[in-house]
Amino acid sequence: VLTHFKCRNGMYPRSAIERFMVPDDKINWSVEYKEYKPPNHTANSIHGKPWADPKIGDPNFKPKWNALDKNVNRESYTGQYLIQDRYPLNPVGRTGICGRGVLGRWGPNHAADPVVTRWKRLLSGELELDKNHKPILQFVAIKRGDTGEWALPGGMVDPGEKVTTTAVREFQEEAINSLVMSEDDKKEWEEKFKSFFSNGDEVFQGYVDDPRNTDNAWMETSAYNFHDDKGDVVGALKLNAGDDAVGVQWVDAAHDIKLYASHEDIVKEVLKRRLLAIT
Ligand code: RP5
Ligand code: MG
Ligand code: MG
Repeated sequence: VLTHFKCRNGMYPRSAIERFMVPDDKINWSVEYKEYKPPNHTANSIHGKPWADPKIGDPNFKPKWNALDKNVNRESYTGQYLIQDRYPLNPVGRTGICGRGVLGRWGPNHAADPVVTRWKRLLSGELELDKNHKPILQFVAIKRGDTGEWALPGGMVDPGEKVTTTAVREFQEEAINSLVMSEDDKKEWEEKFKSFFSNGDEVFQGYVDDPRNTDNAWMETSAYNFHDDKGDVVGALKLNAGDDAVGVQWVDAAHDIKLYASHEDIVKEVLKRRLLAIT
């Protein structure tokens, strides 16, 4: 079953607002919780931003919930979400805070996450093996500027953008720092890695337990694995943190790894699939 921990209890990110306490057995909307009075919070910083929705009740805002609304995807991977007094409801349940927080969209906020992987190698080029004689998978992780946690270099899908395009664009922005590259260098980079990034395996689509989620706005993502089996394609990559990332590195995909939001589940799924593919 779908549940959430990181967007429940404690302080809301970038605010002095504490979430209303939601015990495990009171998450589900169908369970009565009479005392439930979550604070209402929408960060001032998002008002008027081109990537943010207007306020609910704004006469010019006529959202089509559970649908592709012009080029904004308001469909949820979890199925139909409910609308209560004009506000979409988090499909997992209560988060202890209502409003949009720092998220731009009411309802689902769609992101994409690239999982770029290779096998760990010795200087000789041979595969390095762990104590169970299994090869060690590595993936590109970035350090988030907002929380300082290690994460996949993902980001929000722009209106009308293909989700696979988002995954590659965000990788370029956060792990290669393409935002400071000249147009020529960027073109060259794109040519070189075009075929590598043209066939990603979709490994996850769904709700993300993101600390920014609220009762009325939440993150969903599609994650794609781009794997370099021989290590000679992305092995040549020069990693360079950019945009909202403050660090970038190859990290061993271990079972006890700790990452931002639901990213550890995504990485574990990739690890499982990659190990299965070699045996
Ligand atoms: C997570 O937030 C997603 O999985 C994605 O990695 C990320 C998108 O938000 P920003 O990185 O743009 O803040 O929920
Ligand atoms: Mg980004
Ligand atoms: Mg990002």
